[in-house]
Amino acid sequence: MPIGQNKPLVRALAGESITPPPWWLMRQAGRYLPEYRATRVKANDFVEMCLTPAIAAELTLQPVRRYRMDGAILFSDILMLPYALGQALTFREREGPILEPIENHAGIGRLKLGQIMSHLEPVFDAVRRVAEALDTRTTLIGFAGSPWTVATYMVEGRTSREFRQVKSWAYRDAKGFGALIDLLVEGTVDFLAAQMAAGAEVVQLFDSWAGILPEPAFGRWVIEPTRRIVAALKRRFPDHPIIGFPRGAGLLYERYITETGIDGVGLDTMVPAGYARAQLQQLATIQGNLDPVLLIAGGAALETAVKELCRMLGGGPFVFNLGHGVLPETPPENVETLATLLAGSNAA
Ligand code: 1CP
Repeated sequence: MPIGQNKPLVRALAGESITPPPWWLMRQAGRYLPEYRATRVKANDFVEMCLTPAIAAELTLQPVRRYRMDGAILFSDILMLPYALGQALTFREREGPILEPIENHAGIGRLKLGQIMSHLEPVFDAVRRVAEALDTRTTLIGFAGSPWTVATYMVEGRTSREFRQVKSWAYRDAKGFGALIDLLVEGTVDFLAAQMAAGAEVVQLFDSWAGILPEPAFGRWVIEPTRRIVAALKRRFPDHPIIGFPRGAGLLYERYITETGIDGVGLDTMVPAGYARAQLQQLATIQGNLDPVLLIAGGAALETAVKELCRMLGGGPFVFNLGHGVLPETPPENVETLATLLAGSNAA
């Protein structure tokens, strides 16, 4: 499907400076919205929600209806790929995802790349439904986890603090662990290409745990797989912008941008706007990076921070977003305030 070249988010990702900046929020659909909680009780569990096209499409559209963001991010999860590969997955309330850990070569051998497209068909169906429902100015954003971040969940079996299993496997046996990453690169390319074919105009690679790897492992397990995914997607869909979000990359953001070939880079909360403007904005469109807790705090703190971020970054290619996802405690009216502030904002 062709993409909407005139949509503000697409134009910003092509390198234009746009006032007011286009915006969307990571985890913009979710537990902070009453309409999400009302829909949530209709499904037995989270995986079923992601694999029921009418529900996934509805959840994608809920925040866009309320706030008119410039981007509608598909309601799904980065762990749908391991699920489609055949790894057992459940989501527990307050604990998050639980997977049957993959510990070695035999574990990789049980994953079935050949079945992912049929298992993920409901996700592509949801993309088609959203594409049909969206107006002409809102951009449909597809996504996947990066191979490294997805591998952390596949190997640890859950969210982790120290990442001992996955890091020690990567350090001890780069060849064996590399087989898992290679498989994830291939699966992620197919997964994202199919989302694009179904109507996703932009895709984002979430690398939430990029920041736990030092060099040279960061180059090998974060940059290199991302570069391969970007190259493969660009061959098939040269006009579709790709955003990378290597959370916590710190001093390695610059290398990440120049070596992966992404069009836009999502910055986490800790990256100073002045540094982003001076060192990164000439390399890629900047997306970010308001502290999600400011959306809980609201009031003058929120207003000052939003204006300052727009002043610092609004003079170049910029997409307003958070530095991480919307938190469940966020009062919905503070997101409304944010929408109003952005609509009235002027670049420096
Ligand atoms: O109702 C619930 O309790 C489920 C909460 C929830 C939601 C709303 C989960 C469980 N996933 C999602 C949706 C989701 N996940 C989206 C939807 C689109 C959007 O509005 O942004 C996206 C983009 C994701 C991506 C995702 N899932 C990431 C990357 C981004 C990030 O937040 O760092 C990660 C790490 C996951 C794994 C995941 N899914 C859910 C949980 C609780 C977790 C674990 C998070 C962790 O380890 O801290």
